[in-house]
Amino acid sequence: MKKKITIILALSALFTLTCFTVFLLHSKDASLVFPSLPQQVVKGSRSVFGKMMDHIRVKKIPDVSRKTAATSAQPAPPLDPCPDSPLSLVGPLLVEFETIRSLQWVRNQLGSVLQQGGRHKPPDCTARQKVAVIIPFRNRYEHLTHWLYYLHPVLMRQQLDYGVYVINQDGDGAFNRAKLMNIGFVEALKEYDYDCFVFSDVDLVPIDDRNLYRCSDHPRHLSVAIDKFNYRLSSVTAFGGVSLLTEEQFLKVNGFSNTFWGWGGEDDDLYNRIIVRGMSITRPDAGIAKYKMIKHGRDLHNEVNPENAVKTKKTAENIETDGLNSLNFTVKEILKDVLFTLISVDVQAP
Ligand code: UD2
Ligand code: MN
Repeated sequence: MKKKITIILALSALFTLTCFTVFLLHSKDASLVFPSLPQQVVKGSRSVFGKMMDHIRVKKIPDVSRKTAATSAQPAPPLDPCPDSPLSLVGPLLVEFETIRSLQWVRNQLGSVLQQGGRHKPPDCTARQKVAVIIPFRNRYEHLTHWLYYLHPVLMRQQLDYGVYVINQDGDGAFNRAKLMNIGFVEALKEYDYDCFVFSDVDLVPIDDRNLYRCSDHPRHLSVAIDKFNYRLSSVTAFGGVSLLTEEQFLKVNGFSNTFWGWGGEDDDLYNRIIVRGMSITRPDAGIAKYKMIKHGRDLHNEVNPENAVKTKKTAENIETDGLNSLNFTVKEILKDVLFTLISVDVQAP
């Protein structure tokens, strides 16, 4: 009798063991069975269990996720540099400001391809330059909306690694475009290793995307032919509107002067600084560097300041002590929109 019971027990134990082994071999989720199995065994062991688990894993995890897991461990290989002449450019553009556009509508149009703060870089090549676009701003939301709607696609097609910085003057003291530009330069550099700075009015939209927002060996003036001036350069020394300097060039001239309150003169003073520091300016061909300026009157608290014209005669005296090295301001707020970074600042207006 005892012998029979022992045989029955032995047989049932053998049966249970066999069932368990079969379950192991066909189990879909190996981790349930071997929760503490180290990852490398699953991936690469040549042991019988290892091979078995690998097989199970392959079934469970589709190839794509295996690839992702593999690439996330190693840095992606560097992309080739973007072509010198981007292939996606289209040339002349249709630009009009009659259509009423809201910021939300522009967000809906472009938001999905941008990164927070109005940033973008080409997905398939390494951009030739890292470009910060600085816009001096106060109370021109309608202009900003048009600008963002038209410029983002242009900058993307130009394959730049770029960010848009709207520097908003807080309060209603005298406007100071130049100081806002200096602040934009300093603040953008805190965020990213930009090497080229575009200083652009909010109301200027290019009408040809071959006009590249890229720095060159000398400071560059892009807004050559504006509709407001019948597409003619207003003067050979003009440097207002849209101008570009590398970090090195901007440091060399000590940035803009901080002391041009109200309208006028700060662009001429920057031109003088460039000449005083032994550089010259370059411009694209007038047939390409064409712009439309959104129509506007003179803003409140940005009246013509006659003192500014006088000051442009003294650039050489002031360049050493008035500029980036004497800049003081207070950041009131930094707001990250998908279309831009808005930095509100107290410029300490007199
Ligand atoms: C000219 C220059 C500009 C600048 C200015 C004198 C060109 C094409 N443009 O522009 O670069 O030298 O004269 O300061 O040469 N802004 C605001 N809110 C304000 C006031 C100004 O956002 O309340 C900003 C805005 O980005 C605007 C820019 O400052 O585009 C220049 O002011 P403007 O448009 O009134 O001056 P404008 O067109 O005479
Ligand atoms: Mn203007």
